[in-house]
Amino acid sequence: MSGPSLTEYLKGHTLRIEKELASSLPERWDVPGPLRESMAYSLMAGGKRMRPILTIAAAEACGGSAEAAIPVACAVEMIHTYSLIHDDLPALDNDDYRRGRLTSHKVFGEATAILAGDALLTHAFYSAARSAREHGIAADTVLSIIEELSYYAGPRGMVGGQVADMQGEQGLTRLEELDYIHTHKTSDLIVFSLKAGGRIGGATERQLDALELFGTNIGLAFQIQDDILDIVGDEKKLGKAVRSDEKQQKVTYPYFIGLERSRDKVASLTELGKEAIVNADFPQPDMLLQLADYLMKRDH
Ligand code: GRG
Repeated sequence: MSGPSLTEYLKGHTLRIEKELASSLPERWDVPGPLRESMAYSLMAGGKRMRPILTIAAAEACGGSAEAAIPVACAVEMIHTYSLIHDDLPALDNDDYRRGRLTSHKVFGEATAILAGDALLTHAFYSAARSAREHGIAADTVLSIIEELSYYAGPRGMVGGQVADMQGEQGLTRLEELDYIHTHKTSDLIVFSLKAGGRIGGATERQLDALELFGTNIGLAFQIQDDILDIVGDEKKLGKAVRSDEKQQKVTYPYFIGLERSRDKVASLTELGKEAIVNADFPQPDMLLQLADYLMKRDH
């Protein structure tokens, strides 16, 4: 019997994740109204749900169940959402729109948006630890997951990458500096998503290493693809010959090596990532491999 197609898989798991995210929010009577409302506003605003899907796919690749992986998958999405809320703030990117709607600070004001981000960050740890207990996940597995979540989302991970990005605004001159930023700002949370799923699914050390390598490579590919889409999207809107000054000056892979070589780089990183998975004897690697191709070919 063949499994679901990628489209069915994405649709099914997205619905399941959204349902779980909605029910993982604190009860209405438990927290002040504006806090719950602002947490829900951003958490339930759609998005690709790519990180939680990778967590589930990694657990399944090891022979584990989606059911056991879903709570940690949701915790990753909470961390991701907090980072987007804070990234949009006036002190950082000062964006008015995210996922097609007004940003949190535009709707709730800056102070509540900061606190909504803080609340999602801490609620992620609560949800992960609590549900792991409910699913009977071994204490040392939970400890490793919490340790890695702090590591990959914290100063040596995503937050460090964000600060390096801000420093880079003064002028990046080398591609290695850009790699550092992308690795931490983008890949680290993807690596966490995969390793956490792997741990829940019972991955061996070799499989965890493969998931790390896969995540680092597809994370970088994902970010380069994002930068390509940023330019191509603008070109579609503005006409081929015209490109906004801001996008032209943004120091990205296309800025350093051009669009065509950036596309090649996305393809070669994706292949490298897939190779790591193919060589690590996963019982069910197919969906992970298909997801890598899907992310590389995405147009939004
Ligand atoms: C403020 C602590 C802090 C960190 C900010 C994640 C981040 C770091 C900033 C967001 C801006 C950005 C371009 C980050 C790079 C990673 C990335 C491409 C995020 C967008 O992720 P998607 O495409 O978003 O998965 P959706 O909306 O689909 O969930």
